[in-house]
Amino acid sequence: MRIFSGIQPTGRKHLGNYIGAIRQYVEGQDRGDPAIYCVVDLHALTVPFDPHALREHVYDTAAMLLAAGLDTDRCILFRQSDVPEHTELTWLLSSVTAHGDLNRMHQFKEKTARQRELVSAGLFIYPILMAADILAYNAHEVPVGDDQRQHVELARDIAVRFNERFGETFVVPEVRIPEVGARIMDLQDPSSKMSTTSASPAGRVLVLDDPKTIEKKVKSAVTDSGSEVRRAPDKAGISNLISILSVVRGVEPEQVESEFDGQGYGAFKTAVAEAVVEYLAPVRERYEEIRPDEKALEKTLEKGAERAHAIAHPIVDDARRVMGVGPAA
Ligand code: AQP
Repeated sequence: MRIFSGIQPTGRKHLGNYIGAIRQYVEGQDRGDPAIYCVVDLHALTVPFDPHALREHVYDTAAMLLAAGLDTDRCILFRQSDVPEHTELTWLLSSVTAHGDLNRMHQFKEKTARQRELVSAGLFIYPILMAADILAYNAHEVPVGDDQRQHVELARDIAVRFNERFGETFVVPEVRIPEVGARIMDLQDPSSKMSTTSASPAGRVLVLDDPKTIEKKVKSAVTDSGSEVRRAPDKAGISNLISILSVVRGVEPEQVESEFDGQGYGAFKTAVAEAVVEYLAPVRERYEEIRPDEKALEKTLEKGAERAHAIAHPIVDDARRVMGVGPAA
């Protein structure tokens, strides 16, 4: 079972990224043959960015993944731009991707609506680059949060269309979305997902926030005016906190509901805050140890890129060959 997933080097990661994706990466290391994880710096060029910060954020993100428990003896960790097959395959796949499909992507619509500066062509073709990331490794499984479901579905459609047109070349990948925690919501606006770029910093818990900040953010999370700790469509804030506590404690949401039955929101929020602080503390501590050594991080990414390249090169070569690109073999 080959596993692939990518994560953007956009600033500091939040609890949604951690619960929806990073936690799954760590779990996938021992199932993956291999598990391949990529810091997707080329994806980060699709929205306004600062070149110096971009390079720094690649190190931040790699250090965070290592701090979370990725072990490069058990997985491959690399920087997307170090493996040129990703961009080449993007172009090849663009010939079997419908413009109309890209137009339907929720993320493109949402980001376009928010963007005050240039809406780049890169933002439009972002899902083809993501399909190339996955298909270049013939990955069977793609662990992501719920917001990426549509992009993985498009990657599947692209693989099917390519195989029908040019012959069996790519594995059609399956999405893997966690049962609980696939969509952690913003603490200040629980109708929207927790996000790196949302307006209110109070709505997202960062993995590197100190305990006091985490406590403050969780305790001031927006909830309804009731007092019952249970999941319901009209209790988005409380439902979100139940999911968070259930994941960080490793128990079912029902157990959380019965434990806090009749206790009110105050006691519940205090317990969530304490549990999140405890959950993230070891990651923050390891991150502080790993992040300063940029030479070691660079070496780790370089070695990962060599291993990734060895897998992607023959697969992308096959795609070129069946498409009639370049000389005959
Ligand atoms: N709120 C979330 N709940 C669960 N999973 C989430 N993911 C993102 N938000 C949530 C998952 O995290 C992984 C990495 O996402 P990314 O590479 O897109 O990172 P990002 O751009 O920094 O994260 P955001 O918050 O999604 O950015 P915005 O909203 O500003 O564009 C993915 O697997 C994603 O599903």
